[in-house]
Amino acid sequence: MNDGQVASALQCGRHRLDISYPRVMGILNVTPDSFSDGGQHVAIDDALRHAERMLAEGAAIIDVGGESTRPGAVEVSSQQELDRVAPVVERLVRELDALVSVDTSAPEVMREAAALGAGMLNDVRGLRREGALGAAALSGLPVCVMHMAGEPETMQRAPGYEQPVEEVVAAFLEARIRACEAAGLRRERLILDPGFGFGKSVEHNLRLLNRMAGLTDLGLPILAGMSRKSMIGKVLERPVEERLPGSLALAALAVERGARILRVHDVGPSVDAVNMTWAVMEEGFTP
Ligand code: 9MG
Repeated sequence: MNDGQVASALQCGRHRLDISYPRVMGILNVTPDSFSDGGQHVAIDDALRHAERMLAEGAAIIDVGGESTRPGAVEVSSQQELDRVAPVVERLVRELDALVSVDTSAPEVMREAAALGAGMLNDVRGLRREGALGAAALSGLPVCVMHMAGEPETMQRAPGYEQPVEEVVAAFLEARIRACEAAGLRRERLILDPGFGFGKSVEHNLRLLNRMAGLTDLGLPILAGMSRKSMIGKVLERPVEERLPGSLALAALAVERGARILRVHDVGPSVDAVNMTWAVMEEGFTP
């Protein structure tokens, strides 16, 4: 049943995540291109230090990903993903007691992530890979189910929709909620994500954000990820290292349109932007 009320908390393994106000998820990519060279140990130490900094700046969740899902990226094997992600998840949990989300579409990685103490799964393919629904259901963890048209390697070639993009995304997410429930994954464990930048033109992304409040009718928490994305680059004509102001503006708008989790690179400034937006919406807020 959906009574239209978004839950105020999510049980994420042993962590209870309060989402009665918007929370920030810090991005921790552990793909080979995300670190300077220096070998596996240096990379893991770097990742830990980066995560520690994001937690100190107010991140509630650390999202660890071992597969690049940037436009044009090629798929990696589950074993490669596991080799990258598992040592980092293990240390984030053991040394920092962090609430870790694992960004994966692979059932094997989902199972191992849960066994290592991750508290959330984040699947840009919306649990459509074979075995993913079952693995996510068995994990007992909350799962972010995202809309993506196509696959990262080709999705930005000529994105097009026959119906308004917000209707396509809402229908897709509704269908995924039903598939999850049929697989034994209760809707209370789901987080929905419109998937900004995944098989969408700039115009699609702008329209989708402007109309994102419509997704709150589904009664589930919404996660939005627009940090540093090319939609900002295209509108403002900024390279990736100059997209912070654009990212903060989009984070604030997403909160105003119902997002409860913001996936970002720049945690400190994003926490301030999100808290300030929420303070206006609630006419008072003490983080
Ligand atoms: C992994 N990843 C990259 N962008 C993302 C987004 O917008 N949402 C989610 N859930 N994951 C993302």
